[in-house]
Amino acid sequence: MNRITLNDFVKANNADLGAPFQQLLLVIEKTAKIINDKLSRNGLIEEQGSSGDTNVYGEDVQKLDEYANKVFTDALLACPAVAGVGSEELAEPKISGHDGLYLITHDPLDGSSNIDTNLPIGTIFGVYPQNTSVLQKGNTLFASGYILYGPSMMLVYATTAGKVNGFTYDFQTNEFILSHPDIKIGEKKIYSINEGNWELFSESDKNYLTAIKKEGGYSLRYVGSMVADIHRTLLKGGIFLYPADSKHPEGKLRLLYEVAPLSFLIIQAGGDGVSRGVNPLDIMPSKHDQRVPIALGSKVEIEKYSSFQKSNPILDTFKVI
Ligand code: P6P
Repeated sequence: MNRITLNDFVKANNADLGAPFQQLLLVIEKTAKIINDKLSRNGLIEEQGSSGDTNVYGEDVQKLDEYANKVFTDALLACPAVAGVGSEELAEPKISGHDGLYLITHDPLDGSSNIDTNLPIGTIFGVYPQNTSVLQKGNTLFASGYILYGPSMMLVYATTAGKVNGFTYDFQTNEFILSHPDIKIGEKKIYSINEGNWELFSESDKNYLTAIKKEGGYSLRYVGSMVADIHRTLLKGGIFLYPADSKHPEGKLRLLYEVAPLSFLIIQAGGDGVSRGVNPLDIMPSKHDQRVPIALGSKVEIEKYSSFQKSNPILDTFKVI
């Protein structure tokens, strides 16, 4: 295999984005290695388990969540290309003081409930234009991507050039090497949803799920870690769903930190996404921690899912509990 490092690839293929983007990807790469080193020793270190704190959403914060958030946020704020950073774990975005081109949003350790069972988890990042506010539509993204801390660590990123490229970490040389060039979304019939929420689902979603099972040929795969489920959907195809339900009437996943960056990436890979009948990249966030329903995957699967949604999704029937 022709070994192309992430840094060399960015220089050769993202020259249009220039030195600031190269600086940014170098910071993300270095930070990924630091976080991965800590994660790879989880179970042997004191950062296991709950921090005893709760985040802005009242959710239990794992010690490694806090660690990853601090490491990633501080590294980004120190980068001259970055003007500000918003994080799922921060009450408000932080301003770097640099006259940087980018405003970065990130979910430092998505899927952290899986940390202590050694399942794949990830970091999600979005690269927005510098702005006085973190509240920007996903269709303003320059780039987005994720780091998947799995059997191997991977960094996958997309730019507006319709290119999605994946890099695998070689621990022997401490480099990210191009392993998945120009990824286009797969076409397998896989659906990914937490069916444990069945009784919470709307009638439309129940009708859709019943129909695809009746159609046959589908496999259900669900890790419960969005980066892992989206990475599989990207490579294999299918559909990932976290719909609104009676317990999560606005959906569970955050628009800025999870949904917009991963929707951008899936769409750049030739897939599609829908959230209450609209493209998730067209949604203007009303607040930095806004949650939205989401369906992401191959176009044929998104079309099929959309055909079951009510003409006015708001009228979809479930009783909010
Ligand atoms: P549930 C992890 O907590 C997360 O934010 C996403 O990574 C994941 O897709 C989802 O929530 C899982 O939620 O309700 O199925 O456990």
